[in-house]
Amino acid sequence: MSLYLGFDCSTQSLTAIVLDATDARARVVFESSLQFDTALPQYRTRHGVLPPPGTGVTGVPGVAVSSPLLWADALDTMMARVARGVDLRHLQAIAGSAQQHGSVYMNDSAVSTLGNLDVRRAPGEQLAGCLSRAVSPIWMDSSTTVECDEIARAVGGASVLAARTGSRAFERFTGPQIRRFYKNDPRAFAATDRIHLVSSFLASLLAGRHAPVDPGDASGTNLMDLETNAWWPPALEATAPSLARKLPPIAPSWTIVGEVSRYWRERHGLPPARVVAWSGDNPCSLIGTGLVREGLIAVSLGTSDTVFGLMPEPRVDRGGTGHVFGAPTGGYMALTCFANGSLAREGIRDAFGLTWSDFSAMLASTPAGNRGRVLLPWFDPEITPAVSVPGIRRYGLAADDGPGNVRGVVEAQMMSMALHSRWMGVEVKTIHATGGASANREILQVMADVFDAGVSQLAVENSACLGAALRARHADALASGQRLSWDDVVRDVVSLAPWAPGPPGPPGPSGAPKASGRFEPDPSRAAVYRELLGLYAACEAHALGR
Ligand code: XUL
Repeated sequence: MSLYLGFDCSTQSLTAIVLDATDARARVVFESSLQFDTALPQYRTRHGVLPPPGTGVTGVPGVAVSSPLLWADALDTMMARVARGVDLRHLQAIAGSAQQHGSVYMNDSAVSTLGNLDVRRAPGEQLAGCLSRAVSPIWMDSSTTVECDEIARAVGGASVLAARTGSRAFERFTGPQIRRFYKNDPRAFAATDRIHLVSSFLASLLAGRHAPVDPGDASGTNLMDLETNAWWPPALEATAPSLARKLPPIAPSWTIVGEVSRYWRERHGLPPARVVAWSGDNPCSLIGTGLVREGLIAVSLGTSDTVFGLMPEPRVDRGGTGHVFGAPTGGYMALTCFANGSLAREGIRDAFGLTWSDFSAMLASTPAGNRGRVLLPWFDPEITPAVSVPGIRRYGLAADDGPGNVRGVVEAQMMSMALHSRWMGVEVKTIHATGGASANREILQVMADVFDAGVSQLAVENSACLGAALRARHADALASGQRLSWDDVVRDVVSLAPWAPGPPGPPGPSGAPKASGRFEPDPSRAAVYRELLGLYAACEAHALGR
């Protein structure tokens, strides 16, 4: 029997998926999630974010931090659940996915603590003494505009930085975050021995020693040279002193970091399974949505909404909106990220006291195009387009019109994604939809109509976690000297429908599309959105003062 375990440590939750690849046909045999706010209430997070005064930075606009100890304890709680649900004696390898850009700051006691955790105690309390910074800035943080400018200027401008690292400087990226920490607390920065990303921190915890970062996640720092997959010295120098010594090495996504440490073996009865390098949630989602070939895109509807696809060459977005990241296949991926995803949908739902089925019913009963009325759902600072002062904007739409606002938020999200992913140069025919809100049929129909493309709904909503489990399988095969192509890795578990167009077949093993999981665009509604996109773009430009 060959089992593979994947984790996804996202903004609000931690998920585990176990894949059984004993036979030629791999299938998901276990899936479970926990929400940070409710499963670990002692950390007092709200939607996975520490509220002031826990942040110690009360009143600083744009700051968003969480706790690395929370993530460590969540991993422990979930591991106990997995060990109860599955016979782990046959576990071959573990890999993981984590929210991108977040950073964890550890002092030099981490090396010995990671290797000698007391099996009777949870990891969080034991790791507290290893942190040189109690909190981790996460991807929702938008407080580093000044540092972004400083770094870009020092390396020769935004376009130089983008050409080299795949992105212009973005507030949430790790480099600007590190620079801000260095400027605000130079002593704590000096006491920092290792700066991990969330992904490499959790891989280190599993392996009992410092793990490398993979190019997928390292490219979300503004510090990695895309061409060499190594840290780029001019960016390091522009960011903070001695940074080269503090960052983990960058290693291919299929690197075996080590074996599961004694702590996990004794605490949860794990075998000495291989620990594979973790990656970011979007790179893992690329695998979990089956996008191992170019020309397809996926839309992930999670806390952040993202549009992404595989890219053969690193073609950087000239407009400065999107990113080029390393892909876990060894190539590249294009991505555009939108901060106002699920919390904006929830914001509208809650404002009108709706259930999700009310929300869907309103979407179904309102006309495509919302009679030309537009809502810009910038509840929080937005990444795409860059909006630093949040606030909902409405054009021709009354604030108390429930159905109009419901349609307004979904249409705005879809139109913004369609508009701001054009730089990828993909003629979109099929979209793989993933993330929590991809369970909502009415939302997916709007997606199909706005993009004028078919939408395939995958049965496993958490494609990042599925991608992590698939990466574990791929890396384990490579390490055992077997050749396993990416097509083979995803074949049984993720839908291949886009390569075999036609009506969806019966539901296959876990990842295949649900029987009803294919949405086709309606030509008359698609025509409405073709017209409306210009109006939407004009509203965006107006709201941005252009
Ligand atoms: C991607 C991004 C988010 C996070 C959170 O650049 O910031 O999608 O990875 O999931």
